[in-house]
Amino acid sequence: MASKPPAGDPVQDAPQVAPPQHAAAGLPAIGHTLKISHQQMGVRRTARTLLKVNQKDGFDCPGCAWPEGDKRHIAEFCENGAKAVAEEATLRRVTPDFFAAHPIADLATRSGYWLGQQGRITHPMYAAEGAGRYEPVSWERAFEIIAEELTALASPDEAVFYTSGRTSNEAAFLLQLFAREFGTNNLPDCSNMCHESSGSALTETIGIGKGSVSLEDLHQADLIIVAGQNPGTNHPRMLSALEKAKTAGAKIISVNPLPEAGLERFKNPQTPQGMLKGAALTDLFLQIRIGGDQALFRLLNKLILQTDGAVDEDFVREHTHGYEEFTAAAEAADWDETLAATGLERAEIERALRMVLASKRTIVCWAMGLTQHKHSVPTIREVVNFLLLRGNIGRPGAGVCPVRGHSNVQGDRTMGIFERPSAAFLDALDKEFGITSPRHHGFDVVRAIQALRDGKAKVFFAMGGNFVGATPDTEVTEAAMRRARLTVHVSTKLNRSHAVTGTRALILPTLGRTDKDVQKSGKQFVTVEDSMGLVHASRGNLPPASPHLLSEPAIVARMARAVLGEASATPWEDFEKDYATIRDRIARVVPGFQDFNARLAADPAGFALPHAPRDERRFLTRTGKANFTAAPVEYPTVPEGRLLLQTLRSHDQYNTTIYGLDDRYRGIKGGRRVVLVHPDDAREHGLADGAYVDLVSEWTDGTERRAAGFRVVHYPTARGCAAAYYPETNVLVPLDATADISNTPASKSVIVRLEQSPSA
Ligand SMILES: Nc1nc2c(c(=O)[nH]1)N[C@H]1C(S)=C(S)[C@@H](COP(=O)(O)OP(=O)(O)OC[C@H]3O[C@@H](n4cnc5c(=O)[nH]c(N)nc54)[C@H](O)[C@@H]3O)O[C@H]1N2
Ligand SMILES: Nc1nc2c(c(=O)[nH]1)N[C@H]1C(S)=C(S)[C@@H](COP(=O)(O)OP(=O)(O)OC[C@H]3O[C@@H](n4cnc5c(=O)[nH]c(N)nc54)[C@H](O)[C@@H]3O)O[C@H]1N2
Ligand SMILES: [Mo]
Repeated sequence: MASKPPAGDPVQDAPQVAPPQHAAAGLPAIGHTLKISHQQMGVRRTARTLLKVNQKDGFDCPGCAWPEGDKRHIAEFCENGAKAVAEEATLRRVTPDFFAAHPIADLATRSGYWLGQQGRITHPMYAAEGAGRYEPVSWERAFEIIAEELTALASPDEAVFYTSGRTSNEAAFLLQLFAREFGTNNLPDCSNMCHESSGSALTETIGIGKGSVSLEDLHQADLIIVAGQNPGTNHPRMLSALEKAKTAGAKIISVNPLPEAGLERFKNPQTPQGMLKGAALTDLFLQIRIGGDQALFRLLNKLILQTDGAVDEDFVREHTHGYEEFTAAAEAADWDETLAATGLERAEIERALRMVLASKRTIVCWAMGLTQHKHSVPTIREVVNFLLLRGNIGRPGAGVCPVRGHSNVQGDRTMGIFERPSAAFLDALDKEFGITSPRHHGFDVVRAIQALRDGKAKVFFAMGGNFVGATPDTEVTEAAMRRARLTVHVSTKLNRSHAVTGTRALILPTLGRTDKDVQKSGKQFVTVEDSMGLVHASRGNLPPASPHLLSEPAIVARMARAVLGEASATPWEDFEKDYATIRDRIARVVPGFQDFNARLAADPAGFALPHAPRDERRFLTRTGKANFTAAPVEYPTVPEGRLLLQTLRSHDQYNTTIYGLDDRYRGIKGGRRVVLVHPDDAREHGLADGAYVDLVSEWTDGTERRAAGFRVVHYPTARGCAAAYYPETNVLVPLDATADISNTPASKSVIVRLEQSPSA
């Protein structure tokens, strides 16, 4: 299996390389923001739109899920949030003429960058069997086609309903209700590829799959450990919180195979002093080998246990379970093995320990660097052990902080987008709507691909996202998708998934966050939940990209009426007419949302959802306590002559949406097909900086996967490790390479060999 750069792309991928930078944000960030925004939106629309991001009467930034904070700056946005807004609020349009000029076979030769650059989709489009191209279709006919295919299935479980994390609470609630009324729990979502490992680890250990800290906690912490996360690019507003914590005296340890510019130094664009000098953020940089984190935290835990008075014994006695078993496992931790697993020096770990012991309030933040490995769940459970030992959960300034990705990914899960819903949730749903939801589990992302591949799923519906672009094993996944009877994509912009269709295919264009949403009862707003469990409203203020768009709630409501017909007693029409009626139902089904509409009206800034460990040190686990766990320590072992590849984001992308070809902080310009390798490793492999290689992934079953034509960049990553951008490298990630328990694709630990490119 092999992949090459897309053939139909007029833009040349020709990376230029300069030394990486040591500071993030500052003036270059503002210049870059305005350039991209003006290209997409023009000057007036740029001003009008960017002033509304994350304001109390504005829309929620479609970028990341970082919370807003109470005192909002006039420009409460960051460079990458602004790019996400410009991408959506663009004035470019993809009309039926575009589809007439570009048959599906042509779209399939284009890069994701090119597809995204074409603009907002304006009309519902349909590709009939054998037609080879999309043609305009009426909304009515589109829903009829969906109904034809769904009602023809032998079982509701032959349908899959995917959700990406931009979907509002209201649309997500309707989608899961429709799926269950139709009869399936096949509700995979982007979370399956993202923080599922965090959810699995936290639910087992503290009884809730969400983070336990607020922004205020970050500001009060003594020590913040940022592990496996690149906030300078992916959560830029988090840097302001880290800066504030530092000013109040906090220390920061970053744990990462790469020195990331944002964590080194932050030039706060909101303050004049920040713009010039910036603040150093990281006090200790632990340049860990990929996948070494569980070993690191296990040894730190052993060292804490060995230090007199270091364990919070009252907390352990009153609130935890499994301590003896855990201490026995921790005793076995071994310096030599830890140094081998982490690639760190003994003195570095000892320094980290001193900082840990000096801190009364510790927070650990993490993202994809911890969640996308085979042993991610035990790794995150070890982080929980680490925090429990010193009572760092349910205390101000302390706790777990999994930093979410998509702006409403956490809310979608709260609304019931989950293939393994709890019985309590389904009971409440059934009671409210008089339905009988299926109780057996549905497909997650990987199982959905397997089901499509094996002919067990036949209809694929996506509420946003770019399923074939974001998922692993691109060639397997694309072949699987082509076997579907019908593929349906509710989308704002074109992406790879529109070019890889089932026998019949629909594109349903929808409103984005920035678009004004007017229904029969008047102007609507929707709600979202951020990474810290705060729920608030989001109101678009721009005229919609086209008069033919429907909102996401309207699309689900009309699909439900077409598919379920008279058999459904659910008031789908009312839901479409007035979203407040959806929120009234959410209030009765989802815990923490009572008086939903009234509370939003009382405080436009929104409200915080309850979190038992944070609020009252209550742990709703099987044991009724916070659970210590004692999994064996694992770390990847790499055969001679191979490297461990992580697939990550550049500065100019939002997942599969490519904004541009630069990765400014890492010094890479004008191209994305690069592989970052330590200079000593590169020399050992005989690879000069600038050489071109194929990346060949070797999976345990003997199969090989190849991505061709990557420029080698000598880069200060940890020894034995390499890094390249996703989604180009998804072709290398085997479908079966997933995390134990969470089933998240292990896209941060792919064993590869580098072969001189024949094309070079
Ligand atoms: N601008 C922008 N913002 C985004 C996104 C985007 O694409 N663009 N995506 C959004 C989404 S959905 C998400 S989930 C988040 C993702 O946010 P991140 O998780 O920050 O994204 P990645 O680029 O995948 O970066 C992973 C980081 O983990 C490090 N890492 C890799 N392997 C390991 C390891 O084994 N151990 C440790 N300690 N570190 C490791 C990498 O070097 C890198 O710094 O960002 C969200 N925000
Ligand atoms: N190798 C590798 N693979 C990964 C990752 C990795 O680090 N490495 N990261 C994983 C992670 S963390 C995630 S979250 C997934 C992301 O997976 P997805 O969420 O599926 O992918 P995105 O690229 O975010 O989806 C972008 C598309 O969403 C649509 N869209 C944008 N806004 C809206 C909207 O408001 N409504 C609707 N209906 N559609 C909209 C647009 O058409 C756009 O093209 O990828 C995962 N895949
Ligand atoms: Mo994500």
